[in-house]
Amino acid sequence: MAQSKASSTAKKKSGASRSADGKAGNGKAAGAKPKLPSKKEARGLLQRMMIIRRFEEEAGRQYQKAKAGGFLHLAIGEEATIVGTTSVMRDDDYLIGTYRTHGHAIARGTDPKRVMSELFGREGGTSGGRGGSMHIFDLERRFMGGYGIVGGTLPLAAGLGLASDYKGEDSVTVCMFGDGATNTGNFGETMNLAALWKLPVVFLVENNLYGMGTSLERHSAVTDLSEKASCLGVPGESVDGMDVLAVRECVSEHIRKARENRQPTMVEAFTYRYRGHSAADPEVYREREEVEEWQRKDPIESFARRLVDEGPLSESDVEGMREEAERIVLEAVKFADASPEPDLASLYDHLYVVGDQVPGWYAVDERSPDPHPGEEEREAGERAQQLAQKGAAYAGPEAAAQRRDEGDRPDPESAPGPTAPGTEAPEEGDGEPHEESG
Ligand SMILES: Cc1ncc(C[n+]2csc(CCOP(=O)(O)OP(=O)(O)O)c2C)c(N)n1
Ligand SMILES: [Mg+2]
Repeated sequence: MAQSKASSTAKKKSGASRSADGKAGNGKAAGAKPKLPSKKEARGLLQRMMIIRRFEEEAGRQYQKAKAGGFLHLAIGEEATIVGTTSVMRDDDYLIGTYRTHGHAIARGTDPKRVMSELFGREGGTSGGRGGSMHIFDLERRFMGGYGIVGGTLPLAAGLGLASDYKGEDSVTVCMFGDGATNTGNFGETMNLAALWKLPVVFLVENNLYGMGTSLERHSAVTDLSEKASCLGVPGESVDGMDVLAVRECVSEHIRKARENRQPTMVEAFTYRYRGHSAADPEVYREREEVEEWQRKDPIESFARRLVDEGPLSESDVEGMREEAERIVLEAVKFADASPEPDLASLYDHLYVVGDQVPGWYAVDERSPDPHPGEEEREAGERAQQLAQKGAAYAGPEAAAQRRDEGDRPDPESAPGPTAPGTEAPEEGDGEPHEESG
């Protein structure tokens, strides 16, 4: 679909580039080609990108087979930005991302088996199967998630930075988010505090040119995102996010500034997602030619080509690495398939902090001394099971179809779901994956 007249005018005015020519979104030219690292390092970068790519292709396939529930947002095409960034982080640095973070977790060292199990909603998943695709989390590797709220992670990143400061540690937090998130109130508030308090945070905007179906020129008055926080004290720089080495070089310098100078900064990585926003995106907002143009700059293919052309790897090395990625991903699927579903009786686990689970004032339940929904049901055992089954039956497609036929409203006594004044009954689903509105 062609852009509206208003947006193409905005584009001309801003000078924003949407081409895949290696220039940043603000039209700044990319610097000289970065030097190749050691063969071992280069191999590691390529292998990690290949695993992430195959993982996500497979996740898409499994989602179509309804093995993975909820929503699925793939970052296929954005691997160089992810791997380039994580490759220069220390183990004790923190990473926080959005709902498009399967690759981020894998790049941080989380086992693909655990990420796939999370997509499948199984016990072996990073969040015990309770989070799904949008809520991958791995505290051990300091991968702090995995969130559905656009821009919601920015203040959390500032909090992580503040915690490091408070504890006298020199860990850095890297906060990766989309171009769309730069329009949220959280963005301005966080940048101001980060600069004011000199927090050790690198804000990395994955500028893939769209927030869902809305192009950058249509959603942001300032299209040079590297500059968008500079008036708040957070200076920035753009980088070619399709070049893993360029990202690596750029981000390592920004991490250094955060660690040594306590200077928060912004990196705008100019990248592209080859798939739709989520699994059910008809992609009417962009031309096929635009996608193909970016595909010619594929971060994995272009890096592999360079490694073969300049010597460190042979064609057969690259082929062997592809086979290795295939093996790892198929094993992840097998593992996830064999991992058990969470026990129904555990439905209310991990919801409440009770008693002495967490020392400190916030562990005190200030509502009332009585048990509360959830706590009570959990104690009830058998009763919890019945309630959960009732909920599942209520939400199922057959029951929804029946209600639709009967024109019924839910009975607030028997059905879970919002019953507070002013809340609507849950919407009737068709059981098919669909585009989210939120
Ligand atoms: C606060 C909030 N507003 C709106 C949404 C709906 N929403 C989900 S993804 C998305 C687009 C975000 O785009 P961007 O930040 O560029 O990230 P990308 O999906 O391109 O990685 C929107 C508006 C949401 N999840 N949270
Ligand atoms: Mg985007």
